[in-house]
Amino acid sequence: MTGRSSFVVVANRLPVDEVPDEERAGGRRWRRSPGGLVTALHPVLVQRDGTWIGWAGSAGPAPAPFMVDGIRLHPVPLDADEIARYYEGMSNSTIWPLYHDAVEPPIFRRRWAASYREVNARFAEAAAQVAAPNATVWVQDYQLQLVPAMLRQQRPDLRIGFFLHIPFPPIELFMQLPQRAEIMRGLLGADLVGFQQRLAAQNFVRLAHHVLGCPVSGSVIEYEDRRVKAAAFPISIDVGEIDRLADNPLIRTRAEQIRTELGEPKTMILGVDRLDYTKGIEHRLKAFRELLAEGRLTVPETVMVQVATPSRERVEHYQALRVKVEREVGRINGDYGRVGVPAVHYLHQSYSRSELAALYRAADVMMVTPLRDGMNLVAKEYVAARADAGGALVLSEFAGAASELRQAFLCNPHDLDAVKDSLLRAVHVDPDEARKRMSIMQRHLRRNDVAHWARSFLTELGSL
Ligand code: GDG
Repeated sequence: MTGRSSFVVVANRLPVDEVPDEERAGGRRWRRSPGGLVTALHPVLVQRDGTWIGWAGSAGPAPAPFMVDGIRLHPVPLDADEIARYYEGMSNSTIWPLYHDAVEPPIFRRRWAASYREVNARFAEAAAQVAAPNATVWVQDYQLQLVPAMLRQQRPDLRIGFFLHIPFPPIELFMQLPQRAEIMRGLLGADLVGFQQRLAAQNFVRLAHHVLGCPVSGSVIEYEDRRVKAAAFPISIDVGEIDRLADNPLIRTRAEQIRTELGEPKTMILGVDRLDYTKGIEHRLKAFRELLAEGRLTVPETVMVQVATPSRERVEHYQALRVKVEREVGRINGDYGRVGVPAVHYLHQSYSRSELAALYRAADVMMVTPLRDGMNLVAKEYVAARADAGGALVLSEFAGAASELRQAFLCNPHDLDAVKDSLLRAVHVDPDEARKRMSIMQRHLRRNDVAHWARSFLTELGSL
């Protein structure tokens, strides 16, 4: 595979998973991973001979570049120390908690920051090699915030975009970061810096002025004789894919079967999250427990299903969270379950897209109550999965999705009484009103799907 690309995506992970090859005993092959980002970018990548640069997912030397579904993939190696320091350390124990309102205390370590710098330089180097003259390079997310500046230094001819999938914190919090000036300079290497929400873009503009003294006007920052634009591009989902999946007769049958397996409850409440302390799983369980204790909800008429997909299991914050969540589930089931009738069905497992779609379709109330979330795609998936216009969404005001899904039952997840109140309103909502709310949100999503997100960002980047 030779030739350079006029469009390059740089992300921590390649959009593929290594799976057993059914056609060759003992063999392995690459399969495109599910997910909106790759679906949205696939047409652009194919049209423009694009390349995706990222880590292939296992420690050690990187495989040679290869192709999957018409996309060129360019693996970048990470060794075990780098996974511990750059990825689990700086990315997931420093930046992730700091950018999510420090709901867990961020940990600052100089060795992690050094590794983050080295790995970012490696990604930038790979992009510099792969990009054709005057190409567009789109860098993704918090693991790679130094890449834009590092890349610009080697390749000033490129048009560089950056998109942050998680929140961007206010000045008071960001100022804690020992590498604050370095990260700001890193991001300002881009021509366009995209965020999930307008407030995040505003935080960034203010920080450019506060930390580096850049002149700013509206959404434009002047930096080293260039103009950098900061704006909001709320990410979305492949609405058509979820809609087709959830409306498939097999999935509808599976949804009915799930309700039978749960004992035909009157109300099925669902949560689907990575097991992450930003997702507010404990708060949600506590709200459910209090409603059971007060007799305002009862088992077996009401059951809760909580899927908590295993995530970042080697990071300490996550191990502690798992213990707390599982203790709360045990307490609820101990107090309110009966033989064969648990109050909470807790599933610390990863499911297929089809099973998730069936769960969405089966649930009367979906609870999405993060303490802070860049967007939260689960909320959008639930809405898109309800072609029947059934169901009700309880949504945290602190999810990016709350700016768009205004017809959800919104709540402040830190206010337990407010969570309980929203949950009860969703449980008892009049079906006509529920259908209206769902239809309005669906219309919004159909116009604002992930393809629209990618197009808006790339059009803006192209026009600068
Ligand atoms: C980050 C930001 C932002 C979950 N469990 C399973 C599974 N999932 C899928 C969901 C959804 C995705 O994972 C999770 O996306 P979220 O947006 O809800 O949350 P994060 O992973 O924290 O994502 C977030 C997002 O980036 C995009 O910019 O919205 O704010 O934190 O698609 O369906 N998928 C499968 N099995 C599971 O068990 N197959």
